[in-house]
Amino acid sequence: MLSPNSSDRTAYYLTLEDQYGAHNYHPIPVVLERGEGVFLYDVNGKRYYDFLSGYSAVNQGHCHPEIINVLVEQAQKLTLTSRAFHNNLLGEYAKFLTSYFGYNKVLPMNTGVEAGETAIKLARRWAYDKKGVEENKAVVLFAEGNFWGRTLAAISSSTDPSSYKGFGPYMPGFDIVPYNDLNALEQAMQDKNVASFMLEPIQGEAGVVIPDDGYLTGVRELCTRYNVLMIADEIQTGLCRTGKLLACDYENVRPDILVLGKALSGGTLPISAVLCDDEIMMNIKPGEHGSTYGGNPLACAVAMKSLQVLKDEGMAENAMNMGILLRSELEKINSPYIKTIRGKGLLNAIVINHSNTEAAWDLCLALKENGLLAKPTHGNKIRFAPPLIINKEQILESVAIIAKSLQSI
Ligand code: IF1
Repeated sequence: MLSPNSSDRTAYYLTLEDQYGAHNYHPIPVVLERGEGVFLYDVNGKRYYDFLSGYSAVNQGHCHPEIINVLVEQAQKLTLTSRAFHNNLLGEYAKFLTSYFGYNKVLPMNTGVEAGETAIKLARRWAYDKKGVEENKAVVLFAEGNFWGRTLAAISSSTDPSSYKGFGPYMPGFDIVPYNDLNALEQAMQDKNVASFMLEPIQGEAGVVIPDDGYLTGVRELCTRYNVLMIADEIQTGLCRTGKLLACDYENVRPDILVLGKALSGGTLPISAVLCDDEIMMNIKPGEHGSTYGGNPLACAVAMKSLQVLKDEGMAENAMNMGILLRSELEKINSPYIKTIRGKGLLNAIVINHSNTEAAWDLCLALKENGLLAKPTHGNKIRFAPPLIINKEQILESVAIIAKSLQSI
């Protein structure tokens, strides 16, 4: 009889999820109970290095003490007022966030995809009110291989059938251009109805695809020249993950609209934000956009602390240095099964080269057995993205686990 106290607690929890939960994921078969810093612990107390970091939501490390303290303290005071009323934290947060990133205004939301939707609504509204595009004719551009969430608008811009197939019909006014191709982008911008181009500075889901140096600069120049809003989706690449505060900082590019999420809460709550200047933000009038939890006082308190610890603990610099160490140590393994190692900061991926199409999955199972958690993306790529607080000894121990696991596939 399976029970939480049975000899096989893992099987008990897997069975519950299988029977009562939707099957919309295929997780690695491990049941976690506790997280601390770079480590996760399963229901039997086994320790793992977390090399996914909640898809880059746990940049600050699991259960960061200062973030948790603020969470607990605020949770005992005031968690939600709704935007029907004011509270003493939203204004402080808006001032903190806009000065942290250098924009006039912020529109607070919850999930990343809500922030993406908000950015596109802002761009369309700007196109009608400021650029003079005819109502309902605005076009927004996206890059091939993009991923910005699971809503009907997000999947309408997807080029991945596993994201969009079987969920049509799709959002009109969305066009796709090849990623990392400035000529194609300029060609698409000849259409005067183009309102914006939304892109990830590095494509996460596509398997950490890094564009050529100069691409972001080129996008910025083309958007300026053709009066098109550049929207940077830094939900996964932002907040020190790639070794800079924002991935756009590598080329000193300032997007017109900046979209943040994930680690904005240090992996505690869904918190997202859209930042831009008044010329774009002030076209949405009272009552024209919002959300029940957007900008709630609990989120405001947690987000300010989550951003503060990024700076206080030098996480961008550590991500930069530990990323260089990780990639060089992975190269040294010299495995015939690793075709490519790529990444910036601590957003990395290896591409597996093996006749067995399940090799990446099998490797992740071996990694789990050896105490490290990672998951394949798009078949043969494995993302290696530990929390940004990881240190040199932990990188070296993790690479030893990876090397040992590679021998078993
Ligand atoms: C899943 C991927 C990562 C994102 C970027 C917006 C969002 C995401 C660049 C939306 C979310 C998550 C979603 C999660 C898995 C994970 C993911 F594999 F799906 F693509 F990270 F790469 N922009 N990414 O990466 O944010 O609404 O989820 O808060 O849906 O499977 P969200």
